[in-house]
Amino acid sequence: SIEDGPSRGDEDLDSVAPSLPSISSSRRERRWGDTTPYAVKKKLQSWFQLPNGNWELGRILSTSGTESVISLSNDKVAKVKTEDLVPANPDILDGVDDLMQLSYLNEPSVLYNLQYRYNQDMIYTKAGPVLVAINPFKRVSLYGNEYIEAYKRKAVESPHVYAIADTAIREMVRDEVNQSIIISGESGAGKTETAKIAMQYLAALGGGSGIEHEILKTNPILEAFGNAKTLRNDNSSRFGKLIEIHFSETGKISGANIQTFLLEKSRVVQCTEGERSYHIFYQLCAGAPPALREMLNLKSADEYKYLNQSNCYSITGVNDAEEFCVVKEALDVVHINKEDQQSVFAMLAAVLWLGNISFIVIDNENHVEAVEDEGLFNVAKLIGCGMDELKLALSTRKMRVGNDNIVQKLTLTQAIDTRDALAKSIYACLFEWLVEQINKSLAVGKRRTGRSISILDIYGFESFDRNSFEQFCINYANERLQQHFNRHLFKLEQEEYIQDGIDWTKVEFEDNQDCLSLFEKRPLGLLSLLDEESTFPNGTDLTFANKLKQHLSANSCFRGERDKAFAVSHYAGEVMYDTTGFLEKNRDLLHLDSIQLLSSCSCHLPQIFASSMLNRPEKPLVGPLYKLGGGVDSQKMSVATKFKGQLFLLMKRLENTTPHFIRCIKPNNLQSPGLYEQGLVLQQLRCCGVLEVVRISRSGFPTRMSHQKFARRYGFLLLENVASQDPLSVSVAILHQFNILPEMYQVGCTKLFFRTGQIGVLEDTRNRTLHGILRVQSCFRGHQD
Ligand code: AD9
Ligand code: MG
Repeated sequence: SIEDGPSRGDEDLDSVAPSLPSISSSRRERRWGDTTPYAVKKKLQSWFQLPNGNWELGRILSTSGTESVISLSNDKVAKVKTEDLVPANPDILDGVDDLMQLSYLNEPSVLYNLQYRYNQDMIYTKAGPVLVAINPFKRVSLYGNEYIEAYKRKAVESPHVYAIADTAIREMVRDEVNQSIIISGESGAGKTETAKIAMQYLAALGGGSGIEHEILKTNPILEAFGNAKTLRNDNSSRFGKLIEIHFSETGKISGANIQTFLLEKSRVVQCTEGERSYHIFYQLCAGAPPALREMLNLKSADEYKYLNQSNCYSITGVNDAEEFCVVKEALDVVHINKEDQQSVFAMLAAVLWLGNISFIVIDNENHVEAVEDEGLFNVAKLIGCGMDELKLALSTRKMRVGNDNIVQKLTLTQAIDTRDALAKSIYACLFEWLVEQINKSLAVGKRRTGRSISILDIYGFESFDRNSFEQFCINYANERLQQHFNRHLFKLEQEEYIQDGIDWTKVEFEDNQDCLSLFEKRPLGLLSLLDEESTFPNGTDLTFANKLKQHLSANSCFRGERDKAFAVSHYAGEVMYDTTGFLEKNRDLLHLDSIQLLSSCSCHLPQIFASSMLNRPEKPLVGPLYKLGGGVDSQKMSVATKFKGQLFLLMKRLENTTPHFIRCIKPNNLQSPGLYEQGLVLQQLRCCGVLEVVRISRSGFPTRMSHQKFARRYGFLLLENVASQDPLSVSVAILHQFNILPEMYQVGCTKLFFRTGQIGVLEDTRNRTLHGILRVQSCFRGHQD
């Protein structure tokens, strides 16, 4: 059975730690509540919640039934309800590097432990199998070659991204199974930095062929084109990314492949006050050398409407001109030739100039025409088409009515939408093209015999005052990832115990299948209904919202709201979505006129873009058919369907890997160092399941090994000869010889199960013995020579 209270090894603490009576599993749940009653004793340290929600440590002076008197740190004394006190851990456990070592695992203790470490720049802490990383918002000296060396030699044991990357490499080699490092967290929590730190380690250990430099250089490129300053993060990734790093059989990096998800296109044409568009635009404007400036008719950033609408041009501490050089060098490294680089910059300039194109009304029906100004001139020149063609494509639309082709003039709103759609498409195509070129450059040769480690850096759960289609997709993705996390840590674990006949008191865990079904069910789920409404010519955001309310109101995770709104109960909390813009964003149409314009261009990039838009490489599996402009049917998947497809592939890929989870935490919303807001941290710990993980892992047997493997790995350490014995007997002999306490393991019918930390002792002995043997051998050889 599972013991409670201080774990073994803490015996010396029994005198200070209050003993918890053995509690049933339902009571154990309550141990997680902030107000679990416990045996209050005099002199004990205890947590007490202040009215502002923060926890304060106090020492119990006296207790009489329902009331206790505690002394607080500021020499004040407070009278509190005894049942409001939450046990604190003894000082000796301050700052333990794995939350699982805490005797009391309540929320204030976890928060305090993380804060204690954070204050000393120990930003990494283990929560059982999960690494928690708290953003320091300043340079901390934890990285670089010395640290990499130390982790490689296992000379340090403190939790670190390096340690996770190291484990991934070792397990890849040892188990011959692909690995994944799944990084999640809110915007600004440190996912992208963490991903880079992991890549750094992998590159250092698996380097040698030179390809690792190329892989690292993809970061500045993708950040320039896919990151932007937002109110939450000066370098916010506006796309999700999976990078799969391939290793040869000898453990050397042989190549890589990058997959991106859901780039935020809308940012190209509009962004909120105080935010910026993609970094590359500002870098280009600030850093382009004179010849390039002239060729692109480049102006400064504030002269472009797409960039000047948000009133924000620079980022503190960042020199855009210098960054431009970094990006250019990186483009060289990934083998994008100078000619292509010029085309890329020309397309960026074309996008900027598109925004400056204006329209004038030409008749009394409010139809408009593009003005023949600098903007129109430059776009035509840059994409390589005639000004008249461009003007026509932006001010008219070819339609088929019956058997006739007619030309419809556009109103101002329609013309602006057409112009912006073109700008967004060019940018998105450019981004996709870049990723494709990078992938070609990093491609692994035909002999793909080795293994891989994938790093996933994907937007975390989002809940704002106003949530739109983007949050809808992002949160759906997080719901899937959360299920993966749950399944991996809880379900699989539990099933394995049961399968192996291990005594395991069932532990309840959160399952979010209901919410996922709400999204994915066909035909009556959020995604299906969205696609259906997107194909109706008369569908609007309001008819969509009404349809949801009509069909989904019985679902417990769904709640219809006023007008165009609805709410979803996600694992991390309820989010209210506003359907305004949902249909348009989901359809993501570019009119055929625009596509034809691009395909008739004399420049090669726009042509490539046009052809990729016409023959989408990804054929729709279930996606609806869209009618594009002038009577030509083009099969184009809706954005949501495409995303869902990508997500399914991603999950399939991840399911075949051994996952390692890193949860990034943002300690404050000001991006400033040294500020640890308890409430904010707690809410994130809850959202990402860290608290749940610690509780379950600690109460179980997280380390396991088959009898065979165990016997093979440690059998040689036995003093007696066991060559003839079966693996189980050998295993039991090992357990006895090393005095592993009976409560620290369980013997299943195929595997051995251990509590955390138990295998470490055996591994140490094994390593020491092996080294000893090697030394003896080399001595021996030395004598022979
Ligand atoms: V977003 O969802 O893409 O908006 P991320 O990726 O979670 O977000 P990011 O990695 O960009 O956040 O981190 C935000 C900022 O925090 C960085 O620009 C750094 O200034 C800072 N940061 C994050 N991690 C570290 C670190 N280990 N050391 C120093 C860090 N600074
Ligand atoms: Mg990021």
